[in-house]
Amino acid sequence: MKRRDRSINIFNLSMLDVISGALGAFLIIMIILMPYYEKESIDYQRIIEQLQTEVRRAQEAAAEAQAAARAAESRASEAEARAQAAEDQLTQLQESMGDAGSVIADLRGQLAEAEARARTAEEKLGFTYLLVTVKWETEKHDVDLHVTDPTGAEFSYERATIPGRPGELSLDDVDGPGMEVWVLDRAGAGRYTIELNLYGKKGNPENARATVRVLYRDGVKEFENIVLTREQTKQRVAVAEVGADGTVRFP
Ligand SMILES: [Ca+2]
Repeated sequence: MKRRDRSINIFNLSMLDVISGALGAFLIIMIILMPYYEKESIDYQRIIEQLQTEVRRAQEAAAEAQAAARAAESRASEAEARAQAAEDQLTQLQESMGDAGSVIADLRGQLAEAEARARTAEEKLGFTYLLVTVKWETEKHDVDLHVTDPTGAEFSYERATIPGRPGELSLDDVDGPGMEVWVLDRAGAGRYTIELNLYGKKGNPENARATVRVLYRDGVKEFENIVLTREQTKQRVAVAEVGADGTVRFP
């Protein structure tokens, strides 16, 4: 049996084994790792596609946002213009209201004055004064004027004034020719009775003759040639009836 070169065979076999083994191991490793390579490759692609999609969306969103911003800017400009116009109108309104306010204040002042004048006029119209005079020409006679107001208070030389009652016998005379005066600046409504009393003839036997005048807001009433015959006897001359509005009648 022929001997073979063992060193060469061994070497060749060993190299083949090694190469085959290494190749096998490499293949095995490649096969094992192949899914990962494929998976990683697919993930990258998907990520790229996703990123591209997101970039497109972001670009679209940016475009929309820019359009919205332009629209908003336009609206803001319009709103600013409207606000300016409204402010101008408000300023004009305030100016015109200032004028109106002064006009109103003037009118109120005029109204207050007119009301005050009306009240004064009304007060004057609502009241009358009464001035009653008696005048006699006969010598020596003492004639007395008596006026009884609506409450029954009787004014005369004995009671020229009466506490709590307006009116006054302001002039008293005891010798003829003579004159007596009773005055009331504001006559309340009611009946005022006017009487004369021949207090004394004082030696003059004639009848006393007198004239009574009643002066009031709206006129004068005169009662002439009143003859007084009896001493110490009151004689009714007239009744002055004063109304709530200051009118005077002599019923
Ligand atoms: Ca008298």
